[in-house]
Amino acid sequence: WKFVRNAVGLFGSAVHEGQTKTGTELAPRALREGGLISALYNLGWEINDMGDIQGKNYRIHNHKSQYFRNSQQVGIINGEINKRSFEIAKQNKFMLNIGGDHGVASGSIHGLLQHYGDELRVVWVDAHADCNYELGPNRNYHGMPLAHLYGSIHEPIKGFEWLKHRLDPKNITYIAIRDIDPMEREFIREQKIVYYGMDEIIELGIGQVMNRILKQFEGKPIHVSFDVDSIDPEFAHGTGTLVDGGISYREAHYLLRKLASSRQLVGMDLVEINPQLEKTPEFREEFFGDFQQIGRIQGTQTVALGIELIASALGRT
Ligand code: Z70
Ligand code: MN
Ligand code: MN
Ligand code: MN
Repeated sequence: WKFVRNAVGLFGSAVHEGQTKTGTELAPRALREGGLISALYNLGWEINDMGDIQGKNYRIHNHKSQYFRNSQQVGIINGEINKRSFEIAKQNKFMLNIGGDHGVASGSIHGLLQHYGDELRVVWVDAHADCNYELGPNRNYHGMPLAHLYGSIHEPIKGFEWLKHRLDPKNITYIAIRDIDPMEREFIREQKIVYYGMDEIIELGIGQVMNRILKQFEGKPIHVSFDVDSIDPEFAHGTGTLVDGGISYREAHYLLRKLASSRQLVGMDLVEINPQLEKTPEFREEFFGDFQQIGRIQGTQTVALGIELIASALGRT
């Protein structure tokens, strides 16, 4: 694999359909308005901004799915994400997918699998394992994208006809998982998936965790799928499912900087930021504590954090 480390192809996945709360679809625009593009430009990246995929444009009316909420719509949206991700990877550029709920990651990772094949390695930073394969009309796809990529979902689901490649569970590692369903635990154990939950992070320290991951994935292209609920709610409360006891602000930045400095990082999803669940900049006078201005970055606490996380993944030191 070859990779041009000075060009990034980015797009927003303005999607909330993978779960029940609206607001995650607002994140791409909030990050742009907060100064994302100039932050990347200032880091020296050539930027190809492909704009946003609007989930709402793919609505299917009166559609009740037996598989999971909005299954056909989510499938078609992810098909578009897959195309863009593949397009970017094919040009040897860094693939940046700004979500959206975490359901958008089956499309982006599939696009990378199409280009990098079995070489691709994934670092999944999340409070959740997102590999629950239970189907049902009230299931939320954001808890299932990895089940889909692992091949645990066998049903052919309308809208997902494009999904062909599989992610071998031995090519992923989890960081910060701490809210895991029994079936997911069983799968992780059976497949011997490498994971660093909070206990392992405490015992080893984030430095040793990253050393191990970079040794495990040595010489391979790495994609990081970053769910902001991996981070402790103290630093990132603008997200749909707050899980206490997460990684800190500095651990999050450290791990992304470490991946960046490996020169193997070829892609990133940044997902589950929900600006609606935080105070907006307009209310900054009343709620000053929720608003930060860091250099030229503006937005709610979690939006500003999101811009900084992307900057760390793209080599900010
Ligand atoms: C649970 C499920 C979940 C968030 C994923 C949780 C899903 N494992 N929640 N991401 N924020 O329903 O599958
Ligand atoms: Mn997730
Ligand atoms: Mn999560
Ligand atoms: Mn959620």
